[in-house]
Amino acid sequence: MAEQPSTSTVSTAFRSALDVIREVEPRVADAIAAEVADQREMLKLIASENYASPATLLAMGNWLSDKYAEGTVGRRFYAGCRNVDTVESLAAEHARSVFGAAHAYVQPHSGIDANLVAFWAVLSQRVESPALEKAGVRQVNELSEQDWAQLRADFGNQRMLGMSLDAGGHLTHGFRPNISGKMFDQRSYGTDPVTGLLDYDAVRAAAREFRPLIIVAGYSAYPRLVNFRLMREIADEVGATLMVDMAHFAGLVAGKVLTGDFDPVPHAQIVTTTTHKSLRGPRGGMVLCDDSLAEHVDRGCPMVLGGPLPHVMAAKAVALAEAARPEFGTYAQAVVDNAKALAEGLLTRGAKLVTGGTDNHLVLIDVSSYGLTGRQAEAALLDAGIVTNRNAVPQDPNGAWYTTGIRIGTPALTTRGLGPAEMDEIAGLIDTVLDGTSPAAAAKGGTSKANYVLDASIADQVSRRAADLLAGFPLYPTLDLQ
Ligand code: DSN
Repeated sequence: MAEQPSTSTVSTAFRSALDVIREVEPRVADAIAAEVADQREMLKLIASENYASPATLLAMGNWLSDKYAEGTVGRRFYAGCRNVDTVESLAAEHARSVFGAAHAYVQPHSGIDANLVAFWAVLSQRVESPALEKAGVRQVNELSEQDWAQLRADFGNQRMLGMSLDAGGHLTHGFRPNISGKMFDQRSYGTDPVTGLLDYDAVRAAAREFRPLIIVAGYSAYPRLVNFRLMREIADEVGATLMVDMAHFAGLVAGKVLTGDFDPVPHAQIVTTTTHKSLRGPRGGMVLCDDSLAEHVDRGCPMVLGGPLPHVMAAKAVALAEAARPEFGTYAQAVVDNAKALAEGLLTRGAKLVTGGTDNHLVLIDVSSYGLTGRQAEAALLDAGIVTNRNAVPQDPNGAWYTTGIRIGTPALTTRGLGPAEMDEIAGLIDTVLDGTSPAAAAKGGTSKANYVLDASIADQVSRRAADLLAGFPLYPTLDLQ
């Protein structure tokens, strides 16, 4: 973990905060303290989680939270926003500088919100603006009832091409349970059924046939890199806007591990991200874009967002300032080195990995070779103090609920300072648990997809070893809540 303030400063700050909360609702103070304890003692391998720094955490708990600030810097719908303007400007300035982006919008509250802002920015630019121009008016309120009805129909008739869910895409990339799937006519591109790798020729063929308005690239469970130069080439060929959701790998972009064809920012017209995954900031979202989309993106609030969260924008500014430091580059490289070591350790022990390994921060284990569903594997690993999440694998026979995969990632443990040797040992612990787990019998015969049997002695032995391992890499070494 990056250098932190002294023990007494950090401990005093958090202890005092807990004392103040405890006076009002002790159960909340206890839950916060218990969460720190859990996060200290368990092997956190959820690929989308991390540990924010004390400075980032503290930037969120203060009076900025009390301010309404709809609008953008210098153009607010409320008076008295000068300090919010300061933190929003700082966050945007750091974001532009860290990612080399022309424009940054730091208000989205989450990844879904960031994607919604991006979708509506593209619709505003490519559907609404031409309609206003054609009608000779400046804004939608001036449209005739007939033109407004036509525009609303046109909004609903746009197409999106995104990565399929079971290939590692995200629910917000046009899938029906999410608003994006209700807004857009969506089609998916998948991965090669043999190699599991993204097949750019197939993406190109799908784009040529479907002619989408937006092509979405980016993933939450694909363990390889995406060539964004090629994706832009495909988008340009069919007149689509390329949007990249880099939520999972934003930290690798910020840390300059993903560069050239693999850095989305120079290639996509619009890039969305969360700020709390590999980027190690507060829970939130962000949109980066080229100049042509800037004014459309800035309409995010009130278009699809509620009022900005100034305290979270302050924490984004702090986290992005941390990401600008040279040591963040070292961290980002270590995240990838650790993921490769984890993959290697699993392969050596006979595990089956989707695509046979990793080039980024995550590994997707196909647990069918252990005779388990993802749900059984996830629960058994948790019993042994290893926190992961189940995930579909390509063409998953068990569907999105039970799944056949376990997704693991290294951003959090790398923040604690664990390295390749520890990753190899963790691979051994995972293999021991999965090997020692079997499906329980189902009530109606056969085996259950949810229930499992794991010998308590294995769970106990592995969780003790996990705790010992983590004791050598204390979370927030400078934090003492006692
Ligand atoms: N929940 C995030 C993840 O785990 O990948 C994405 O929404």
